[in-house]
Amino acid sequence: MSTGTLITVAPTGAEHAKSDVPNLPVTIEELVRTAKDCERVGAAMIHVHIRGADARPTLDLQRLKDTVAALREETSLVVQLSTGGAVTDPEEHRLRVLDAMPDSASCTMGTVNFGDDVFMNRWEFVVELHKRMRDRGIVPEYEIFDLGQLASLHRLLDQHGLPSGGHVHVDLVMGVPGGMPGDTETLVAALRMIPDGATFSATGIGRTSLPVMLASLSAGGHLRVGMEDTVSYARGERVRDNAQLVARAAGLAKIAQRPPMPADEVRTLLKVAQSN
Ligand code: KMH
Ligand code: ZN
Repeated sequence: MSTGTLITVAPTGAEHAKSDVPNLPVTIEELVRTAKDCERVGAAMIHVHIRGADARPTLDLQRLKDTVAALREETSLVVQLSTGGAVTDPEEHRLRVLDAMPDSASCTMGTVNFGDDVFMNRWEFVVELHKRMRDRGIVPEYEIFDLGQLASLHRLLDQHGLPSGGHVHVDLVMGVPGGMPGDTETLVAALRMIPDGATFSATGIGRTSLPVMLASLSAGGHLRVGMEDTVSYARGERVRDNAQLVARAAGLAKIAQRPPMPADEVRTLLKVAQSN
């Protein structure tokens, strides 16, 4: 297990409305400013959902390409695009995200109830994402919303082989209403099913953010934080900005004697292609 901690920031997501969360970064300029602030305090990777001119989620290919270019220009962060999008996005739009050629992209390992909605990830779609990422040299982050999705990850790797670079990285997304709970017991149960040699990070949605962060750190895992996952910093206190969440994660990682990893170390760890 690596000694440092990979901190990923997920600054925007597809679920919060700008009108409800005015400090949510939605323009490319806001996203780049957030990315730079977060890198300064310890983030090494950014998980990106983009918004259109109307601040609503979009998977517009040109805007995705512009966003990747801007983040590469202004930061050293590993740029991960979401292929999850919003629950309403059709599969072909989600697959097309890969044509923006990010360093990494998310690949959710199964369908899950998602609050009052359903986040659809059919088996054939997951296989297609896995193969297209490998064809393009994009490193997947396998998103796990429920324990059975780890069994699906084993099935995927057994049937279709390792991803680009040969390293498997998993992100446990815990505490979604409809998915696995965000607590230590569930994180420990998930660890037993993570493939040999894989690394993992974890994030807890809403009020599960802190317990999941502490459990992951103590178990040798990495961290994802950000306003995609929580907009409250403490009971009764709204998040000021994404950097506030990254700074707290970095502080805890240092206390745990596993300080934040710089982006170049993360590229080596995850086997991100240098040409991207
Ligand atoms: N917005 C969710 C429906 C991902 O980025 O890959 C899916 C999600 C996962 O956020
Ligand atoms: Zn996401």
